Amino acid sequence: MSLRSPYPDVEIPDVSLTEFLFADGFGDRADAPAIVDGTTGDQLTYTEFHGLVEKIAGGLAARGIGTGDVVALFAPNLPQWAALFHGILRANGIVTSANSMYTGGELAHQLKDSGAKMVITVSPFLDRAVAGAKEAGLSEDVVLTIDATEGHDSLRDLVGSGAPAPELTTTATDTAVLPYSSGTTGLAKGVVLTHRNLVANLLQIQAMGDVTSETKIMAFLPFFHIYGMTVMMNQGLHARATVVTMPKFDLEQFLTITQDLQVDRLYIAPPVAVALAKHPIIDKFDLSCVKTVFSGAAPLDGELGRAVAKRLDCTVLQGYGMTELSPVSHCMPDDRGDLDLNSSGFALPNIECKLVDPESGEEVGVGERGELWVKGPNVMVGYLNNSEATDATKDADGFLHTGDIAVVDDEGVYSIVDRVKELIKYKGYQVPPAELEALLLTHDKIADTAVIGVKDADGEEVPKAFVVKQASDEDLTEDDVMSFVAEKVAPHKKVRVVEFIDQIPKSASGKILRKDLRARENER
Ligand code: AYL
Repeated sequence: MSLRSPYPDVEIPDVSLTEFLFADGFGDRADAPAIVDGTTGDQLTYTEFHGLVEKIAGGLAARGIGTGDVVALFAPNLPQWAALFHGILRANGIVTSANSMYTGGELAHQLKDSGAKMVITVSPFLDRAVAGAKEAGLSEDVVLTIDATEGHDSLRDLVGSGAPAPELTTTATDTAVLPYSSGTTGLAKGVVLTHRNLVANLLQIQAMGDVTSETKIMAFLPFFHIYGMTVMMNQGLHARATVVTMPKFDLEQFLTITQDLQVDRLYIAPPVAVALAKHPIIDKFDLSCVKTVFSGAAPLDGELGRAVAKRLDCTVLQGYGMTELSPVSHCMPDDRGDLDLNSSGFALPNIECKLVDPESGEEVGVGERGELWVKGPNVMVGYLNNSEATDATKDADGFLHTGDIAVVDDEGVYSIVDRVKELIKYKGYQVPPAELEALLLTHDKIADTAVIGVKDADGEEVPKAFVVKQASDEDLTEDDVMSFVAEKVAPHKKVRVVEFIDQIPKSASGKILRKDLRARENER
């Protein structure tokens, strides 16, 4: 039983994202704010934004960035992030968006793997950016900053060249972005998303929501993650809406900006729903401007979602997606705030799904649990230079095997009920267990290890390491293990629980039996 979206297909034009967003001009939105830094009030109108994009493209071309060249963005959410993103695409290049919390070492992996030729950052991140660039074999000269910093060229230098933007030769099937995701297994991999993938997902999302030129979108979730990139930044630009950025999440500042700039649409991950539902500070603000709160990136608790809807007197919606899906495959449409908030709504237009029993490989029916498989124009081409991982994730018929277990009801509403892949999500951010395991194994007192996600006291998923000591009398504490990891990884990847164990359960072929570890947790 293959399940098609209940919505009519949308037509996807055969154009690059650049043409899709900018070819038709901005009409009466030309002088309206496209993107506003909520913390400073600095803003770019649509005309200014587009002008900056063209200048950046000219500057990049003058520095030798052209067709198929990869440029890394390693910066927090700023209006300039969006302009650089589109400037790189306008120069016929490819963006690889790096997690701005990455250590130099983590960044180096992405720079090397993606073949990035240039890194654009901000001065507070310069140390990590330079360390990463050097480790990846790049010269310090190709590390540019958005703000001015001594010793490095800045955005001002880039646009100051006055060079014209080159001819746009990019086509719909060219690669646009390389965000990194660990997918169902292993280390972070470059996800090859084409211009067509991104254009398709924008049109699929548009069919579900009421984002218009009147909308003010709050964008504190990072643009480097596909949720911020597609759903906040590019959806906002496409609708000629106003995107309000925050470089860093701070609850009080977020509420102040929302109230003062009259933001009406909030995109969040579930941890922010906890604050919106429970934090006393919320009552100090007039949030009557907020019409819609949309949650994605990790499971939202339905009761919590309803508490937010009640407290803010707004519509709360949930969506489901994955970096490999550009990212949204399922969501609730704006007019269905009545749906069970434990669910993730309907399949978007142009999407076909299957639910498959992971054990038997048989498709299951309405009301039965199965792995969600998704096919559609938003499905990635594959993982960069990794056909093995691509083949393990995307089958010959084009279905992406998500590694998430879902149930569908007879109306076509999907609920994500479990995750069978290795991936851990901490506050909506990816934590690849394989990476932490490899790191832990470099500790000379650790003989073996396995990392899984467990629920903490607040019901949030956190990474837990099971550790086998080299010798049972080894003086190694839980804190030793946690600080060893914390020094080397971005904060969201920290191991937050440690348990010493005699042996890691493994299959005959040596694969960690994560299921057994999860069962052991559930027995507690
Ligand atoms: P990635 N419920 C349960 N799990 C979810 C949900 C959800 N609503 N959304 C995402 N996940 C988990 O690539 C799931 O395990 O996300 C999925 O495979 O960092 C994994 O997160 C994907 O992790 C939107 C817009 C979701 C964006 C997103 C997040 C996409 C990127 C919904 O509307």
